[in-house]
Amino acid sequence: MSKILITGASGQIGSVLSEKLKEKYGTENILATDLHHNPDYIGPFEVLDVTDFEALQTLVVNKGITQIYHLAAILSANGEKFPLNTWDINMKTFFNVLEVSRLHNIEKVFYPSSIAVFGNNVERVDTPQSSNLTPSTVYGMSKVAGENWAKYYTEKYGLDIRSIRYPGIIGYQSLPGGGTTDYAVDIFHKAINQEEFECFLGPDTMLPMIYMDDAIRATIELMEAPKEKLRIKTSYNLVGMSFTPETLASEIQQIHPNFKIRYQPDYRQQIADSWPMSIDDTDARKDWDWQPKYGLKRMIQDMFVNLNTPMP
Ligand code: NAD
Ligand code: AKB
Repeated sequence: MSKILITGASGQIGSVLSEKLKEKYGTENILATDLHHNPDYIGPFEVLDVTDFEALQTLVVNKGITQIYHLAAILSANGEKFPLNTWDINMKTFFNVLEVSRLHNIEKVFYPSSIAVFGNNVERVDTPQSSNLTPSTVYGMSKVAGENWAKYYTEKYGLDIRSIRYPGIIGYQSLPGGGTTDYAVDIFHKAINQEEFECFLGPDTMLPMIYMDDAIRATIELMEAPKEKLRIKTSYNLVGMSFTPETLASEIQQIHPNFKIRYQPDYRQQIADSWPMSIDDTDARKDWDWQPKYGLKRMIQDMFVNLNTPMP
């Protein structure tokens, strides 16, 4: 039976992924960890700073861990506030996960990468899997380095590391933690509270996104895919949909006609402008049959249903 340790389990993705993994493998087989205790979490939970190798190793050994989902990181927008610190945390935590996995024969590791690996020099429409990676943020730089380290540990030590370049993730279950795509979650909370939304990106900023349910399903499908089918040893491009703040706002206005948005672009605009507008995820579709289920309209409907707003 798999025993799974999740780092960063209280974050936007971790809090949803841990619930799915509990359903799948049994609550007692999932060890959620994060920097602070989460009093609402049901099941085994440990406070863990992943920069502390000894603490990570002790948990892995004592709890008989066989798989690690390494979600802990500082995201793009917060990362730009303290670039060196962001590099240190994102790299140190991943090195510790890689080393502990090598030393203790961890069967599988999940490493989330991001569309932040792409920079200004790529085709911004249907950005190919094999683009040159020259990111504009320290977060993106850490993800490119992480992808290459993942490939190195796979080839040199035979570690089984699987990775997705997530686009912006939108879900009703949790709030985002300091990224450039956060507006696309925050906007729903303002709409249901009947407040005006100040968007930190301009109206025409198109970015690739994915609904949380699709992102979690993709993660689990990739982790369960036969190893021999996975040709990409760095990280798979993946996408659900692409839209601009203006399109999202006008779709929301179909449901909440009084919803108002104003645009106040800040430093995050420059980050968004360096990212793809849409992504080519052909390799994920070919290798492990990836298919998104949610487009823009279905995602919006599901968000409002789950945020308890009656549909008209
Ligand atoms: P988040 O910011 O919501 O959560 C990250 C969690 O990591 C937080 O709970 C934080 O407390 C924890 N953490 C930070 N430093 C830590 C440390 N030293 N030790 C232990 N825990 C620490 O992030 P998220 O949105 O859930 O993202 C999870 C992963 O997915 C990240 O690696 C992120 O880069 C990646 N990702 C997320 C998105 C997205 O849209 N959410 C998109 C692309 C990639
Ligand atoms: C961010 O905006 O930093 C994240 C990401 C796309 O990696 N949501």
